[in-house]
Amino acid sequence: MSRSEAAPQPFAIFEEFQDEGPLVGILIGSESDRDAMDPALEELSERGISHELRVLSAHRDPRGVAEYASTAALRGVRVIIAAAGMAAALPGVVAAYTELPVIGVPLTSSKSAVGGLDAILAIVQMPPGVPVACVSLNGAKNAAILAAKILAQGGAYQSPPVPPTAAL
Ligand code: RP5
Repeated sequence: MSRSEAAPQPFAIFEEFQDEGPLVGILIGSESDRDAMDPALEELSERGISHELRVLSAHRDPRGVAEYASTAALRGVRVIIAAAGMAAALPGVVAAYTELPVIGVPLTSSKSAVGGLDAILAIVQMPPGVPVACVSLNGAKNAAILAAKILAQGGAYQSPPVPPTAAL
């Protein structure tokens, strides 16, 4: 066994740096959120925008969220979409740890006592200085389109031509 094989990584965070990241990082607070975010993955795939999806809970794994958010830009991620239901702290916590634009998606969790209003209120009430762009309830597709528009501004992604609109 070579020295490099034997040497353990002192910090897991350095292993993250070795992975080249995609342009869009999608975080969900729970496995139970996965289906709701399928439209975002489909939209990004159709547009040819590289992306990854991780399950990371702001409440159950705050250290993991902090590690992901604080290293995402170094890996090449340019926009983060964070989706959660109930007391949806995930987008806000992610925004606290990164300078990347964060798009929050409030989700209707089957466990929500108020049909997703809890998640909406959690995401739209960020304090000044820590912005999160909140899309519509279960707005996974809109989150992906917004991410594409943000990427297009930096030249990292060429937006397809807008189809001509119907005569006004
Ligand atoms: C939130 O609580 C998650 O984003 C999810 O929408 C909701 C329920 O999570 P599970 O109990 O199904 O894991 O944190």
